[in-house]
Amino acid sequence: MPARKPKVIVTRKLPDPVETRMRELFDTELNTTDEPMARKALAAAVARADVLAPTITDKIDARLIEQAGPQLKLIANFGAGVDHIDVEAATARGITVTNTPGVLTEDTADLTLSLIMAVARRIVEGANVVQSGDFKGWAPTWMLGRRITGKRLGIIGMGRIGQAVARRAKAFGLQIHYHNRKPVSPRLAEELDATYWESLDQMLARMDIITVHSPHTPATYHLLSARRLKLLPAHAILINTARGEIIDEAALADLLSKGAIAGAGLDVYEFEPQVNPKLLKLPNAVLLPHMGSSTVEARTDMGEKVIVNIKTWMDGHKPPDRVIPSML
Ligand code: 8YV
Repeated sequence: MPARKPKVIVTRKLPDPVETRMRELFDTELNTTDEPMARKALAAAVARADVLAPTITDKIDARLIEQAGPQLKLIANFGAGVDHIDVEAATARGITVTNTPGVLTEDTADLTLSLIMAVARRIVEGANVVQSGDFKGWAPTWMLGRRITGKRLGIIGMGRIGQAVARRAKAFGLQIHYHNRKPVSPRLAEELDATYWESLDQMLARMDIITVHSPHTPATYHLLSARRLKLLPAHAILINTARGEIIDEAALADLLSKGAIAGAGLDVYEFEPQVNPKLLKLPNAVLLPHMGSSTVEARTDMGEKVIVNIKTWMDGHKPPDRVIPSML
């Protein structure tokens, strides 16, 4: 830890109050253009910075970490997911990695429920009809969606966000099912009236709605593979507000266009920001531009977490949100 103020390089524009506070506390370099930093600029940043504050749009892989100067001691990520950072390579070089868990849970869960509603009740299609001036009047058999109440929701990944989704879904009358590395506590299972499925395959075949809330790790890459997607009933809808890489996007696009899956609500994509062109044409796909945590409150709190992690490190303590490779 340097005696002077640490040099903190922030890769993207952050909310104003966050940037102001960072400039007060640290020797902060901001990205005023908000253009994602090119590889060369990132390499130059890790060569000079004591702390890098990146986001999901920066690929911090082992090769980039090799280019870091010996002074780089902390990567304080603005975001909960750290799949864009080679945490093992960083840790091996004595660089601590932190993230911003907890503060985007409720907003991401809200967006998940919005997508469930949007797909099941055809909200975007309906809104488009009105906005394009094509609304000719009510009809008994027009714009029919599917009821939410009483349906089976299968949650993949029952961490903070999965649980927040379950709480909301229960209030909507959905039956809660989940697949996770291990079952939740008996108290929580009772509170949510949640059924644990050890076998993901078995759960997929029996759900009306599936929603993904696991982190993207080597173990969850294409967890919803073409084979597994085929297990879904034809009336099922699939929601993903976690990471695109967890679903084989090409296989999903094929199944949706054939009507083998009824609909999908996606906020994240396998090759973000590229979206499979087949998906773009489908009326049964509601596609959002990675907005799970995009509320003023969440983004400000995420920035606050970044600051607390840097400040704690600067004061010689262990930052609260350290990412430990063995926990990934
Ligand atoms: C963030 C997210 O906006 O926190 C995450 O993991 O997916 C998003 O909600 C993004 O990661 C910012 O880096």
